[in-house]
Amino acid sequence: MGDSRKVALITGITGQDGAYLARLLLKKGYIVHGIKRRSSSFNTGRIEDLYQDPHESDPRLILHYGDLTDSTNLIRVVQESQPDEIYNLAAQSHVQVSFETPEYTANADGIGTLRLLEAIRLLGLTDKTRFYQASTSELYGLVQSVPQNETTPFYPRSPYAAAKLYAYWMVVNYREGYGMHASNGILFNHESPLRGETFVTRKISRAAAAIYLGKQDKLYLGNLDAQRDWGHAREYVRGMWMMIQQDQPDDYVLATGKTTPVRQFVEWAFEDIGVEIEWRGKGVGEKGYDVASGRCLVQVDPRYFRPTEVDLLLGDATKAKEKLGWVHETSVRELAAEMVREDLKVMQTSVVMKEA
Ligand code: NDP
Ligand code: GDR
Repeated sequence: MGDSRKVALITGITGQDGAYLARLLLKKGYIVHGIKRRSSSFNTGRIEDLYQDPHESDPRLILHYGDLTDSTNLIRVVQESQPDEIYNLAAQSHVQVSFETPEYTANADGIGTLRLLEAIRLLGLTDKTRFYQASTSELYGLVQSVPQNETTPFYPRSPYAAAKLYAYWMVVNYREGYGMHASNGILFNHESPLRGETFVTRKISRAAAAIYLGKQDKLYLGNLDAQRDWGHAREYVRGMWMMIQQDQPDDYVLATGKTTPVRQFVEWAFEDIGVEIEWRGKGVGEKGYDVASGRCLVQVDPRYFRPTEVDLLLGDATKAKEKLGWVHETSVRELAAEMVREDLKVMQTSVVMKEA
């Protein structure tokens, strides 16, 4: 008797979304293949608890070394895993870093997506393998209108967004040209305790925890006025899976429909460690003070300004709600509290271990 379990391949399995998605698919009974990059230091921390000894007789999580810049590697991994579903989450995903590494970002995020689509086609898997592409609200870039939905025009404002725009259209092209079940999830910002440490929400939650524990003096930030539609990553990976289960492929926005300035997220994170922040000054000179002690805890540093900024993101996920039944649950205020709480836990544990 053949194995009826579904097989998924996740690129970017070691990232925030990859870790949540792997967990979800394993829970649903999938066999999950993941692509991880060779690194001189440990990079599988987020999926450590899912790890299975490859010597086990029937492993359900199988990791392959690979890279989106390496076509032959991708072809081999797709051939070996014969996936029913591919989730392409791998990317150089940091917008500011993309200004410093524009060529690499185009290669990994743009051409990398094409490489995977071609691997499916060359291996004759267009009828079997469904494809999810991690598209992004960064495509909207310079605000044309809000709230942004599937019909709002794109205006990318960074090498990252331009690379993702190419990937977006290649997915549409392979869907229309070769009849592939390929979908774009246009996901607005989603965060969690597993968020990379240099994205603004995690940078803030870690700083609040570290300042509370006396391990950091001050938090330096860039544009405090940027507004983002922040949701919880765990809920967004559920939406990815739902898109792939539809009879017809399509493109969907996932968002909460609420937008929040960076400065508000800062105020909440500090509120969670019992500090009220008062802002003084404007622009580059702006600082945030602890009302009780008068200490300066937050300072604007222009090094975090971007050559071109995306000022306002606010998504309209009506289509996902009506067609997929997807809804978000966690509010941005709850998200901030969870992130600070988890960072405090992690840091307190490391302090205790150091003392021991
Ligand atoms: P992360 O930065 O946390 O994870 C990115 C993953 O991609 C990591 O596993 C990373 O590996 C891997 N990766 C990076 N470059 C390559 C490469 N050249 N070849 C193979 N793997 C690579 O991102 P998120 O989990 O937050 O996001 C997942 C995807 O969704 C990304 O494509 C991102 O652009 C997109 N997205 C994210 C949103 C968000 O708010 N989180 C919103 C909209 C879209 P390593 O661990 O070794 O670095
Ligand atoms: P973003 O996320 O660029 O929206 O991309 P990020 O958290 O990096 O920035 C959000 C906003 O905060 C402002 N900001 C700062 N950002 C960072 N990283 N560090 C700072 O010190 C800082 N100070 C202010 C930024 O200027 C920006 O306006 C994320 C990524 O996950 C992408 O991969 C994804 O596609 C989009 O979200 C949707």
